Amino acid sequence: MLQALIFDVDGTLADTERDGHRPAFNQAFKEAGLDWYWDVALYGELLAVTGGKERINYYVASYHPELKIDVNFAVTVAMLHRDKTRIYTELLSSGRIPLRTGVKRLLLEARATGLRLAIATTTTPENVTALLKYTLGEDSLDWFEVIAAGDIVPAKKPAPDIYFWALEKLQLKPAECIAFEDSENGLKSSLGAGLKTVVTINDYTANHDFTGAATVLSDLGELEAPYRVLHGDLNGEGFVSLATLAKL
Ligand code: XBP
Ligand code: MG
Repeated sequence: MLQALIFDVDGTLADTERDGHRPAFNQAFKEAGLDWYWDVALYGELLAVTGGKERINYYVASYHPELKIDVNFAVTVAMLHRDKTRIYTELLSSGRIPLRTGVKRLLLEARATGLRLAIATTTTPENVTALLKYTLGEDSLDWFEVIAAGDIVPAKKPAPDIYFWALEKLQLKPAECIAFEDSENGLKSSLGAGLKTVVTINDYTANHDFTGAATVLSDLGELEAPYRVLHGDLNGEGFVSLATLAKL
């Protein structure tokens, strides 16, 4: 029996990467006097590594091998990332990044029927709070019984740890939940925790390997804007509802 829906945030609830996280990283680099710039294509490559601090470390190791990686460098990365989080949450407050198609409708339907909601993401907790606040309103933070985010588990996605953490807090078994993801790393994480997973792709993840997903869709769809099915027939009405999920 389905008890809870567990959502990834970046790329799944909203398209946050290209026009949200990416410019925030670039602005933080600029403010720190660095000439680093992550264009759209380079950022797509860097998304292979989840977590902002981890992503900066990976970039430096790959593109600036001349830089000395010592204790001071870890402090620099932490400061850059703190600034990036400030810039990113300010950007969200402008309301420029909306929720993806069908997300609000499905969340409201789940709430109306008493289905429990949770979040499992690698992004920083402040980012989740800001996204929910500026898209669904302040009250929406209480819609989610568990918000598993950021550094609460040391091993980020594709490790399953963040989903295990959420399941433990929910006191539910994987078979009682469905996960929503947008990327290969996210899917590996949810599948690793034994969760049935609905994937909604975006421009950065369209060519990822989604083997094992229950279904792969363009988005969650709406009656007037149906999803495209890329894998796994849902026999649905063109939008993901609780009735559609019951078929999984
Ligand atoms: C999301 C991420 C995050 C964001 C940045 O992955 O990789 O790192 O890009 O967030 P997923 P922070 O959607 O699979 O959870 O800078 O706050 O780490
Ligand atoms: Mg994601």
